Parts: sequence; structure tokens; C-alpha cells
Amino acid sequence: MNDVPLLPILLHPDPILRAKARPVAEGDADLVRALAPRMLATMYKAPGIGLAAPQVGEKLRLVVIDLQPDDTPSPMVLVNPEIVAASEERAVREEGCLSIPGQYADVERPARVKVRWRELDGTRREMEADDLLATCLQHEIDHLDGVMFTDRLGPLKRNMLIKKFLKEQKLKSREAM
Ligand code: K1U
Ligand code: ZN
Repeated sequence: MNDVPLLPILLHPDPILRAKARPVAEGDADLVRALAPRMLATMYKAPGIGLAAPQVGEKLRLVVIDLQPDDTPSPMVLVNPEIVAASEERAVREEGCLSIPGQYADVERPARVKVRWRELDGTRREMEADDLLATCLQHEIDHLDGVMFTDRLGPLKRNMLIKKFLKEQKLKSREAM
């Protein structure tokens, strides 16, 4: 994994993060096979537990996830993932985002989801997820629709978090001069 070139992660307010990503088609096979390992390497380096293709500038419905980035790698690559069922029960969990680094907030979402996707070789997959995996899947699939976790916060908390992020970014870019 060390020799795989990393990809720059786009930060809020990049407009690509707000676009709806297009489905991966059969003709994208080579692109997706080259992109997935680079996305995984970028996610591990960040470090993060998930990454969606729009975060690295590709408006494609492709997601990578590994909930145990520090232990034995157990990477998931999800092509065209979709939520096909969501529980009425809701759960609150703290979320972060590699496109708004350093900012965390409690987000309420369905506690359990059923997700369908294809593997890189085209195999159809389906699973039910709860806990952190359910949160991460929903966070990543949101990215494919141009939705950020901050959109799921109340306006007060959202504005405070975005303001703090932009202020910290401004300070960082001044320090780099
Ligand atoms: O999509 C992203 O921006 C990645 C994001 C995924 C996510 C985190 C928490 C809840 C839902 C979705 C991250 O990975 S932020 C970094 C992070 O949470 C983390 C980093 C290292 C170890 C453990 C967690
Ligand atoms: Zn994110």
C-alpha cells in the first residue's frame, strides 16, 4: 500500500463536494480499479474510516470504508452503494469529515440500514449494518449526493462549526506564508 500514490482530499467549500455523483458504469472498470486502491491509501494516511470519490475530485458513486484502520486492514470497496431500507429507530453518534478536518459533532440518523452495492468485479452485495458501520455508510453515501454531515445539524451548530473550520483554515494558510 506504501507505493500507491495518494490523492488530495477536497475541503469544504469545494463545489465538487456539493455535486451529485454519477453511477459507475461498465466502461468505468479501469478507472475504478485504479482509483479504489488510491482512495484506500489516502483514507489510511489521513487517517479516516471512510472516503467517497467526490472527496478526491471524482464525481463517481464509489466509496471505501475500513472501520479498523489501525488493526488488520479490512477494506471495503463499494461501487454504486444504495440504502434500500432504514430503521425507524434513530441513533446519535459523533461524526467527523476528512473534508472538514478537525470538526466533530453529534449527528442523528437511522440506527440501522440495509445497503446494496457491487464489488469491483461486479458481484452484487447486500448487508444490514448498525452502530458505527451504519453511520459511516450513511455519511459516505451522503457524500455521493453532495450532502455533508453539517447539513444534518441544526442551523446554530452548523454555522458555528463551519465558521470555526474556516477560521482555522485561514490561520493555517497564514502560518504557511
Ligand atoms: O467521509 C469522511 O469524511 C471520512 C470520515 C468518516 C466518518 C467518521 C465518523 C463518522 C462517520 C463517518 C472520517 O473518517 S473522519 C476521521 C475519523 O472518524 C477517524 C479517524 C481515525 C480513526 C478513527 C476515526
Ligand atoms: Zn465526510
